[in-house]
Amino acid sequence: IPPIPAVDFSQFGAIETKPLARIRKLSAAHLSRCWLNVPHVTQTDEADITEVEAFRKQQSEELAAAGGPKLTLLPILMKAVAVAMKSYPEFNASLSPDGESLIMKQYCHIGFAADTPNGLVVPVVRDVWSKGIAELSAECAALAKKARDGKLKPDEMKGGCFSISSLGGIGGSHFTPIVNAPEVGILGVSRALMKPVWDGMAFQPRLMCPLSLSYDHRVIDGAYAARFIVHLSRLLADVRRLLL
Ligand code: CAO
Repeated sequence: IPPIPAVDFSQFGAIETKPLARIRKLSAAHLSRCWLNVPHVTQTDEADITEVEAFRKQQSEELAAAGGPKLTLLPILMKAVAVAMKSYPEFNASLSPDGESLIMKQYCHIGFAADTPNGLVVPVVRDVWSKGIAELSAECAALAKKARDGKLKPDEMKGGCFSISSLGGIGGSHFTPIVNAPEVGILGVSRALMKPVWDGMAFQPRLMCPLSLSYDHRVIDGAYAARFIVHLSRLLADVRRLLL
């Protein structure tokens, strides 16, 4: 790849040179490798999370009243992604290094991007299939705290099958997350907004959450990814489906 030519910026005005934090240097190299090796496509959708958000708020209040931690959207998304991966197992696969076969995983570990003062890290929650939302919530909160405090162990950032990057707490709509190779899919989640949605008779106010699914097009076909995101949106629209 032709390098970007070096520029002496000081000829244009005053500058200051700041060394990059170690995590930022590591993630820069990893993200460049992922971007250059994986042919990316990003499929977007909007999930109706009106009911699940009402449920989340009610549960959060009950947990807080009992002195527990609040329930955020992230563990609910994580559970829904894990359940969707059961129906769409190619999202739980990796390409073999020689590109000759797909390695299908019979476990489900999901990473989530955590913003820390030193840069981006991706702690991994293990065995999401076998855990309930309250347990996932406690684990996400503990891992996010460790990430912010710079106390994550290397093992806690390994073994992920899929990643979630949630920017919903900040804002913005859709974006194009970079696949965290050798995983083949990553879900970007943005801020949910109340929108008028036509129900066939009238517009109804519904809380719509933008989803951005980037995938490795060597492994996943566009139709498969579209079916996956539609399935995921349906699971989020009615979380009772997670029990089926
Ligand atoms: N829509 C609307 N509101 C949302 C939301 C969404 N999709 N997701 C979260 N929120 C709200 C929460 O309900 C919470 O509201 P209250 O404070 O009123 O309860 C608030 O936003 C803060 O949520 P949060 O982001 O702190 O909590 P979380 O569990 O959803 O996320 C974590 C945790 C670790 C994912 C987050 O702190 C973080 O680091 N996000 C950044 C990830 C990132 O950098 N991604 C980019 C990677 S690629 O460069």
